Parts: sequence; structure tokens; C-alpha cells
Amino acid sequence: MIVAITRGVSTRIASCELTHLDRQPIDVARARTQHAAYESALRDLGCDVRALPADDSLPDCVFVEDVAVVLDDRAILTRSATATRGSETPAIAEALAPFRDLVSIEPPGTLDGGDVLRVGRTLYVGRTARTNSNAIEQLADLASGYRVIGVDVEGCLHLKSAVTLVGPDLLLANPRWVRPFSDHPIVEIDPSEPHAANGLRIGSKLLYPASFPKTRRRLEERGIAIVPLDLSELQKAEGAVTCCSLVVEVDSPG
Ligand code: CIR
Repeated sequence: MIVAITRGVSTRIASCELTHLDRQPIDVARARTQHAAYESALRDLGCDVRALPADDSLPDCVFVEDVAVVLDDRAILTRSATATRGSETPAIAEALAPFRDLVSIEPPGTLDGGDVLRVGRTLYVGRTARTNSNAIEQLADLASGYRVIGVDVEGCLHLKSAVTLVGPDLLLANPRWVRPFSDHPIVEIDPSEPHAANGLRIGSKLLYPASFPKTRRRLEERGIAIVPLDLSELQKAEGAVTCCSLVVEVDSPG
């Protein structure tokens, strides 16, 4: 079964890290309602959602994906390049410990889980302001049994802002932010929706923002079943769909 680890929205989310977006007011109550709908969509798809409480001193704590890379046999705790996000790790380590052996990226490596795209036994890793070459080398050592391939990314926060897996072998990508890096077939986002490349595949369904109708049409034409979500407030914090959960496949719930 699938365990999905999530964490609540901080009261201070409006003070989140921002790299490519201008700061806008965020309605915390609305963000929490949208996040609750995200968690219920995961439950509807059969996930066992382990919802951790927010830590109000950590503006970005809802974006749990960045804190770890979950592999089949272990989880790798990342190391944030930001001043504010490092303290998110202990709660996530505690939540993952029942399911996976834990190892960590060490200094001078910095890595965000949002930069790691898994396709089968390959990990594509974005080289970004958050993820450096040292961490990519460490990941290659820690992820035994996986091929680790660095990918250049430009113009967005993470590799998974630019490309995600939306079918068994199908990628959804924004070609302005990432060039083709594999033989996998690609659906391109609609150019008027640059942030539309991030969807979260659970089973045969894709959790996907309601705010990208043109790209959604392209996905549906390829036979992808969409579960639409309104994530407007989390998007103002430079968040997307994958960032709000850590997906852990388990034989039996821990
Ligand atoms: C940050 O800049 O770290 C947060 N405001 C947003 C993180 C989004 N994470 C993700 O896409 N994996």
C-alpha cells in the first residue's frame, strides 16, 4: 500500500522562501482548506495519509517533498541550501523511520527532493540553486541500485517544476525550463501555462492543479485520468502538487 506523509500549513507561510515569484498575500485559512482537499484526494486514491502537524515557526513546512528522497530500500534526508528550511528535517525523519532506513546528505552537499525525478530505477537530479554537484555525487553513492543522472534546469525552482512523470513512461515537461534528457515520450505543457508541468501520479490517476486547463486537455487527450485540485494559495508560495507529500510504498502499514 501507499503511505503519504504530509504536514500542515504554517501560520507563517506568507514568509516562505521565494525564488522566481513575487511575494503576494496568502490566505492561510484557504491554503489549509486546499491542503485538506489534497489530503482527502490522496485518501480517496487509497493512500494511508500520515498528516503531521505544522510547525508554525517553519514557513515552508508543508512542502515535505524537499526534505527527503524516498527509495525502495531507504530514504535519504536532504540538506537545504536555504537559511530557513533545515529545521524541517527532524519531524520528517521521525515519520519516515518506521518505513525506511535513513541516510543523509552531508555538507557541503545541498539537495531538495523537488529536484529528484524518479523514473523506474533512474533518478534524474536537477542542478539548481538548491541542489549542487556535491550532493548529486553523494546521492549516486547512497542510492545503490539506481542510476543517477544530473540534469540542467533553468528558469524555475526545481527539476520537478519543469518535468514530472504523468504516465507509466510519459513525461510532462516545460521545454523552456528543461531540455529533453531521456528517451521517454514527452507531453509539452501549453506555453501559456509555464507552471503546468507538475502533477503527482498515484496509481493510474494524476493529481493536477485546476489552474492549467489547456495543459490538462493535452493530458486527457493522452488518456490520463486527472483529479483536479485548487492549490492557488500554495502556488503563491512556489509550491506545486508533488511538493506536499512524501510517497512511501510499504508492504504493510507501520
Ligand atoms: C521553497 O522555496 O522552498 C518553498 N517556498 C516552495 C517549495 C516547493 N517545493 C517543491 O516544489 N518541491
